[in-house]
Amino acid sequence: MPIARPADPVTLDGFELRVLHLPLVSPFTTSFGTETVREVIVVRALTADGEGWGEIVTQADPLYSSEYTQGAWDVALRFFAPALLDRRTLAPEDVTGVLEPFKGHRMAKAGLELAVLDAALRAAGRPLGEYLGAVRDRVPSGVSVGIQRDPAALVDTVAGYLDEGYVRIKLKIRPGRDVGDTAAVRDAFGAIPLQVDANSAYTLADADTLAELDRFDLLLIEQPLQEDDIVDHATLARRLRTPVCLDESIVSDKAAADALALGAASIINIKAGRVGGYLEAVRIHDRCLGAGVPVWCGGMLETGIGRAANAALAALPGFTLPGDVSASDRFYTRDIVTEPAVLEHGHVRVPTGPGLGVQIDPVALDEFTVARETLTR
Ligand code: SMG
Ligand code: MG
Repeated sequence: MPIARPADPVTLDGFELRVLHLPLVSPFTTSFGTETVREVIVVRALTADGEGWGEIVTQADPLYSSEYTQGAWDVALRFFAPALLDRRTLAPEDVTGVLEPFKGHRMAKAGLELAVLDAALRAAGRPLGEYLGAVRDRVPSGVSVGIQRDPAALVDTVAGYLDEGYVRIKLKIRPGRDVGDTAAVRDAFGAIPLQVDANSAYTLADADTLAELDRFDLLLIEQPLQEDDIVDHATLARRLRTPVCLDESIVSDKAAADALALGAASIINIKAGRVGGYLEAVRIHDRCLGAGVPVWCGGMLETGIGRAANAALAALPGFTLPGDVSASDRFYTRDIVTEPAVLEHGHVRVPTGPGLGVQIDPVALDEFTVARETLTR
């Protein structure tokens, strides 16, 4: 299902970009490092008919992918925003084409596209969910659990999330903190929906260790090998009973098609930032739905902006596994929107207001802003 009803064009007057520092409620540790503050870029599109908001989900350091805050900031202000402003009047569906000549920097492109999309939909009074093709009014909420001090601490942390109602647990793993951690959680909680994410911390030489995870009946193992290890992922997938899911490797609809053709993945994590925008995310969804491949919505510790958009995306029919679409308070004590996502019986609501369906809290936004630049025509 491509977008059923395209949005009307907007007339762009400018873009405002801000770097925000949001303190995390607790440190988040993955195979590549520990974060205590979420550094993120928020985009405001200024148009003749009002404003729209987007979020560039890069991190401070290029450890998850090659993109990072200062790189995204530079490429967005130097190339992408000027190219879009040059067009002056454009529909959200045109953003990808205007930015197409520029290689890579997909998270930066996605943030700008979302701001334009939000502006267009707000002006038209249309919710993002309706525009993308949502078929649900709420989505099941999974939680991504960082690596803890030891397996006992991990069990305590997971217990807290289960008490809150999260319907699926994802454990971050790395070499030396994989089989033991997973065993501890399985032993403590029995047959809960459980999966693991390695963030590319392994090589094919670790296949025997990864095969030990087969006994835990996991929903999937996410991105065990490097981003460009597509053939190795296919080899590994044949060695494992646990389904292999790709995250970092799926940078576009084409990459998804190739990975599926090669047997490198049987499940795909869709993140709009990683693939260059919500429209490309829908294309991957459509492909997977057609091919009978389950998908789920990944997360990048989004603020209320990206979190609202992710809930809308996760409400499409092919999202058959719970996503990393948690409540705002999983990461933040204070969000930058006035009605942060909350957990209701293990689900998060898909906003129904125009555009993203959330309002920015200007006081919180200013409080977390550490840099700000505006580009006008
Ligand atoms: O937003 O709930 C979230 C975070 C989910 O684990 C999560 N994201 O590889 O899937 C992933 C990671 C990427 C961010 S790690 C800093
Ligand atoms: Mg991942």
